[in-house]
Amino acid sequence: MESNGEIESSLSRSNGGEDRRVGLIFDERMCKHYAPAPAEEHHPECPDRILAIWSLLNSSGLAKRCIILKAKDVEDNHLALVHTKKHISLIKSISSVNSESKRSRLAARFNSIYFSEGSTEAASLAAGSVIEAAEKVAKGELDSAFAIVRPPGHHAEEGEPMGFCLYNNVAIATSYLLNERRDLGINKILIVDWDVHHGNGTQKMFYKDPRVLFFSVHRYDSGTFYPSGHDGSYIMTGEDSGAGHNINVPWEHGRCGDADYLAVWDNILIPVAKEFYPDMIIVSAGFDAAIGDPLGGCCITPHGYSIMLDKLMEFAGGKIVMALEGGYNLNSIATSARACVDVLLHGKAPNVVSEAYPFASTWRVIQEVRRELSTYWPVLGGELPEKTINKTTQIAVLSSDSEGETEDIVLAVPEEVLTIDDVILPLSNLKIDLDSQVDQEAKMKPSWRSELSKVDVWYATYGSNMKMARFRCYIEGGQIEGMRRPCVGSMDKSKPKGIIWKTFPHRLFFARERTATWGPGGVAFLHPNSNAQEKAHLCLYKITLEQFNDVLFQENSLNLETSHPLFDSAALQTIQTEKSISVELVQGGWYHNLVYLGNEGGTPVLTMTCSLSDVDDFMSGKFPINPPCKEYANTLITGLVEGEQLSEEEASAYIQEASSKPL
Ligand code: X5A
Ligand code: ZN
Repeated sequence: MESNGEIESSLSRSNGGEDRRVGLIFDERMCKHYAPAPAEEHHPECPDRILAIWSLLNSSGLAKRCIILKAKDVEDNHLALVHTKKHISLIKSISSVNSESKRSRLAARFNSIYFSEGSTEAASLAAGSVIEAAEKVAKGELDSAFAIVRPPGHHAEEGEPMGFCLYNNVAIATSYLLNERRDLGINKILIVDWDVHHGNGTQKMFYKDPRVLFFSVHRYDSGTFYPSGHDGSYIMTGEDSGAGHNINVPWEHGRCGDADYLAVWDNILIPVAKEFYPDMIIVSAGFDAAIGDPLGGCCITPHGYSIMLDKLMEFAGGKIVMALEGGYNLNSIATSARACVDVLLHGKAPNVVSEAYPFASTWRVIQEVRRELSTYWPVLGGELPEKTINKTTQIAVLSSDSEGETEDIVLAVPEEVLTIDDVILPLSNLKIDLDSQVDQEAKMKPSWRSELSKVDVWYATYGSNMKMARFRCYIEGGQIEGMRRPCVGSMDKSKPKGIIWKTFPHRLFFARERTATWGPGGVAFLHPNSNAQEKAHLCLYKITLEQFNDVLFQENSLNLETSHPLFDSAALQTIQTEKSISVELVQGGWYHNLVYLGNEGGTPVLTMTCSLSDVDDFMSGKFPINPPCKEYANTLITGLVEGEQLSEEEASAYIQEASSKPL
């Protein structure tokens, strides 16, 4: 029954119908722009960024479904559409500055800029390639395109490079279509800048231009976040005939994630886009608001990006051009870009609903933006319903409710009193190996990881992890329905080596009063002792002991960046003779008992449940036995049905019996 082929097909989304024509541009020559070598610290805007994206698009099989375009150099007259003569000759002169110290001295005149000999060429290819992509989409030769370019562009101003940006790639392509290619019929362009930083350069270039609706959502932090100042404020709405055509959504702090961005999409961007009715959308697609980014402090998941993009697909007949801007965690940018290309190809995002809510500050910002812009966009005029803005997230500290079957003391703390480090750092344990490529990151890991990556176990699940999409979040990162927030995934994101189902002579039961995720109702436990009268259905995932530890960490909201595993090879030896072992987890955790269920093809089978003494407490009534809430029960039933173990009726009967039969 174990079959990798089967896993493969159920893991990849089914593609009903043809792919759309999606262009991809990448060229290694854009790696010739890099920061001077022995810098004290590795520069985040590094060549590996585009390599990481390109290599994941290839290894995941998406690139071959796209149309690969050749990178192009930009023409001077196209640069001149948005940049001064002086700026153009500055960037063009870099390649002939023949010493590193001279280049450094030159770069030091600007804000957050470095130069290398290849900067001129890389900048030219980045700008030229975004033009090429935009032109092909405008002509209808492609449905959409993604230009994997660097250096980025959106901070570059008319007369100076800035913030790692040399030419403003997106602005150049926009101006090219609107001014040089009137014949292509693109008369109105919506620029969506979802890079975590404000697109100051782009804003200025089109500030008075009604043909361009510039929309930027970014960290603002009262004007202290890069590129600090007040250009990114929501009061900057455009001037003259461009009035109302500049929309800034300035976050008060980091930590914003899928729910916050989607609230902005639903309550600002999408309604305005319907009115503006663009002929094309160009996305300044930085991925530095992604979870795990070292600079951004926000936490958009790949799934979040796919929904944001999917919501844009209904406009302009899907004519979308994406251009890479920032994004500095190689793994985060690669998986985010993959999610986007997947949407461009399919024309729809995976259909999952997140239960997370926006911050109270997010609703505040949304209301300020709406008020500021409602004179220009009447659709923004109404008050948002109370019931919408009352749904907010407070930040849970020291909680471990990612699964809801674990400990869930949620200490709600007002968002204002927390710093980024309180919340993001524990979450963003994808952390940032900036000096290596995605697939050779092993060298930075603690040695226990490489050791345990060589040992396989079957992780046997009987709760919501039976649902594969749910379990996958623990490996790949992400969030699906019924999860309160995204998971970071394992450091080793490779798929399970096998999935099988087995029944075990153990009692499944439901206990506890309520959990943070599921609300009132019990969650599933497996009686640690076997009993020949009982039969529980378990889904077994063959994963490495390293991944198993990462699942344990996430189940218990612990940081993956620890120097010790929770369950090592020695513990694996012990458990096979002693049958169960208790691991030191967060205080009060319920799934602190690891139980050995035998072996399958020579590989040990392990599950997580409560201890025997917990069972005693459940039986004595000290802690309540409770049936699961409907939603949780449904998740288990879907898991069993999708796993083709039971029919829907059988699965309901199974859960029903486990909920009602006395322990
Ligand atoms: C393109 C981009 C960030 C600049 C940060 C400078 N630039 N501290 O993300
Ligand atoms: Zn950025």
